[in-house]
Amino acid sequence: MNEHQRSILLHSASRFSPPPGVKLSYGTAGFRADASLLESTVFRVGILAALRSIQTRSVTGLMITASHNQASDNGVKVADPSGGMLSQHWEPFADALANAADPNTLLQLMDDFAKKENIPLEGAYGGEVLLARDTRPSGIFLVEAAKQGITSIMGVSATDMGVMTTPQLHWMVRSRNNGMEASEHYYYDQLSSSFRCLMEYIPQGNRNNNVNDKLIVDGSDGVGGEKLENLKKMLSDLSIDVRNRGDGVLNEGVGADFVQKEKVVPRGFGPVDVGFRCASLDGDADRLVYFSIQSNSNKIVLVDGDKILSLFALFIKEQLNILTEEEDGKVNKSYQARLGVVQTAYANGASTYYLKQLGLEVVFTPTGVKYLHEKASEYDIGIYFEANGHGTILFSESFLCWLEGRNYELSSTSKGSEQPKAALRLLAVSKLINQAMGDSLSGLLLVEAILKHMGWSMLKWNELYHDLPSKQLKVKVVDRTAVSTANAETVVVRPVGIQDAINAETAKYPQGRCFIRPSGTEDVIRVYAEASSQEAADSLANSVARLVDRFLGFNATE
Ligand code: G16
Repeated sequence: MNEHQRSILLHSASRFSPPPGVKLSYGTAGFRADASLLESTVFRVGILAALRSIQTRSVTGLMITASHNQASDNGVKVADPSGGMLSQHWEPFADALANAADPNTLLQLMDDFAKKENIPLEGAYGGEVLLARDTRPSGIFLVEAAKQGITSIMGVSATDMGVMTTPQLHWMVRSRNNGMEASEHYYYDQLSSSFRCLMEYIPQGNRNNNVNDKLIVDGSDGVGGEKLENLKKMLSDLSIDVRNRGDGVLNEGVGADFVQKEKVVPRGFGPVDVGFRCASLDGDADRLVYFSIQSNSNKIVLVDGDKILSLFALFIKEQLNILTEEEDGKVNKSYQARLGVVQTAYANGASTYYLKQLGLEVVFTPTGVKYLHEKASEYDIGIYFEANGHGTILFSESFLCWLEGRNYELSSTSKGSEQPKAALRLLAVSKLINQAMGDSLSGLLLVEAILKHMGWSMLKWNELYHDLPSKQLKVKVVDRTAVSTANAETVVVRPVGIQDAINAETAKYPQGRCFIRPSGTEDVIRVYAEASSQEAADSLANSVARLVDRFLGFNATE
């Protein structure tokens, strides 16, 4: 790094000192904390995103959001050139940068890392970082800190995309690096045109099946509501009523996280909505769950990420079967597509059983899209979903090439048959569903298209399998980093003794399953329990929460 660059950096870094006594960590999905603590962190993540852009000679992204967290929190995360999450081997550098107390230490860390990673700091490549924020008011000053960080690296520019959903920003980074247009208009255009294509190939018998055609969407008072309103204008086949578009408090009594965890009716919905298909997005629109309201009650019937995954898996499998079946009933072996499903420990046991019964390969990773996405990318078609509604479908380049070829071959030899339609449906899905990360808007359109294709009501969809009753709780502890886990977070290895106690408690319940893990986005330990009845699941979760308190709480006795 030359002297000029050093002095620019020292000057700007001296204006962004980390708050004393606060240790931040990159976590499940970037840095998250009370917004007042984050200015220096966002500045430093700006530097990191710029360095990643120089190293990869590609556009990177920086998103200011705390997604499902309360409105006073905020956060920052980086989109890699693929549009996916920041490469995990950069996370320790992110932690070190965020916590470096003075500008000289910061420069030293950068120098060392740049040498190790072969990053030319002399402005050989003019990098670019796209940045965006969700609707949190604190995002306005945090974006400014990010710009300062990005442009403190000579030759790197910051392009402010304004208020976006997290998946939109990731999609734009991916598009730019694939030589495509990265505008919001193009995003809506791609989603709406691939949705229309899927609707065009709905089987004849289901075309006019208007099973409950209206969809009501809870926008969590975040960025997703407005964006869905824009998208809606380009869709003629779907009637969508968008509620909670930003007038109320973000994520408070609304949104995918609230609906999935509390299983009660969100704000803005009521008895008049009984019988309708409803969906909830989260604060930055990267999660999606469906629900229906039970009559005379505050309770909902939840259709979570596991069931969205099951619906997608069923549809993809059906199209693959059509595509590879020859006229004589044999299987076309020209390409054996590997279809895989990725879940986490939060996946309801009944969903995993159902997916395995379908003959699918199911694998588990720890919580965090970064882990699921990486695993899913190992398949020709990898479908991943967290129960909380975060997920997507990834298609390999080689599979898409084969599909294009098969489509060409079939459209000349089997006109009118189901086979070319199956190829076109799969191609449309690969364009509709966000290849960079889980996206509630594209996920919602795919759910709607598949329900129409199947001729199913939401009730019918929900009947695919019956969830085992489950309960999730949060426990505040002195230091959540005292807990470490193994086997995709199903076993606690530290503190010693707590896993034996959890096992002993779980054994008391028929079909009992329970695990604990430190959250990577909130300062809590999460407890998940499953059992044969709701009372049993509640009781198991409560007893394990007490155990957590005994081992790690503010008055710990173990
Ligand atoms: C983020 C991650 C998800 C994760 C969720 C909760 O979601 O992207 O993969 O499931 O946090 O994580 P934890 O249990 O570690 O707090 P979001 O929607 O908040 O970005």
